[in-house]
Amino acid sequence: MTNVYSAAMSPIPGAIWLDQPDAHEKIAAKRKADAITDAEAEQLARFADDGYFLIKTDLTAEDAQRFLSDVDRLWEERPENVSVAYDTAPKRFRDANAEHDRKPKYRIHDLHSYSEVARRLYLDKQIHRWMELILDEQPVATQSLFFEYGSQQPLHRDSIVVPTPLFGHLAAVWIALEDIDPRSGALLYVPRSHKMPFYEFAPNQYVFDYEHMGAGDVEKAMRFHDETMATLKLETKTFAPKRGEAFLWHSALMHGGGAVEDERLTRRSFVIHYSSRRTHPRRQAAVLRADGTTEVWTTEEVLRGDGAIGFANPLDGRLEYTR
Ligand SMILES: O=C(O)CCC(=O)C(=O)O
Ligand SMILES: [Fe+2]
Repeated sequence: MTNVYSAAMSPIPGAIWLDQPDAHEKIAAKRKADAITDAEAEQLARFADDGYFLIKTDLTAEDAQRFLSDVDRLWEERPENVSVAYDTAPKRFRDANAEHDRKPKYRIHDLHSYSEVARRLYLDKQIHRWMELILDEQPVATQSLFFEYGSQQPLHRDSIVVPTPLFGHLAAVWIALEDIDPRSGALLYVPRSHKMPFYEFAPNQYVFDYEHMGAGDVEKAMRFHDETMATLKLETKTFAPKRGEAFLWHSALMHGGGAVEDERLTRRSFVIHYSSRRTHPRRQAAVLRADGTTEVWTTEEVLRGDGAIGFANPLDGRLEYTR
């Protein structure tokens, strides 16, 4: 039994080049060498200082429509190689039903293996270019998440809950699939919070361990984050974009889903996480069975498109172990 993420220990700070004290000099040097454009230099400086930046994708109304009809078709077909989560670990669509699971908070995992438009976004050239600049090496899309409604996830840092083999070699993008109503539980984020110190779950342990830690650890980490944000006077902001606009964020930036003020409002968005290809040779995913046990699946297969790469769906890979 091997867990690819258990070696995830090379803390901070300075996990990526933009975290280093000389990030601005390095950006200027890249600009001078014509390795990046003025616009790229500006966005990277923003990322180093604030922990995020915004871009526009070329997602059209027709693309968004096709994406959403794929989601409807998925709820009809309920295949077994795509998983969905509502308040629990992900389970196979086969074991889900719309009445119970298709409501605020739910998410679909690795939809890029089912929907062509989702796959195109997963392998989007422009986003891959940004991820390559952020990670300073070849990126790989590691997973995708679709949200139909507000996630209502508490503020968190991805580097500690979406662990990568090398701590902090992670960044993500949140793409609006429709114009987002702030009352739908829009994405919340805390500019500059990526510079906060990390919570130490145990000596030298900065990553949340789903198998051995529990609600008490989550609460303590959340209190630590809240207190640090208050001390540093960091403010929480709302991202309520138009269709096609996207938010790229640092793995340590605090973010989450806002309160849903009207449960009928959708908040359709697609999130993709990326790591550096060199440090991330495979992708694992857990799926909850109806009997309460969990299967862990792995894939090394990557999808390719227009210079971009991303892991295929682990549920089409091999079963590694059951717990
Ligand atoms: O969309 C949201 O509300 C939060 C998504 C998120 O935290 C993530 O995918 O890392
Ligand atoms: Fe997150």
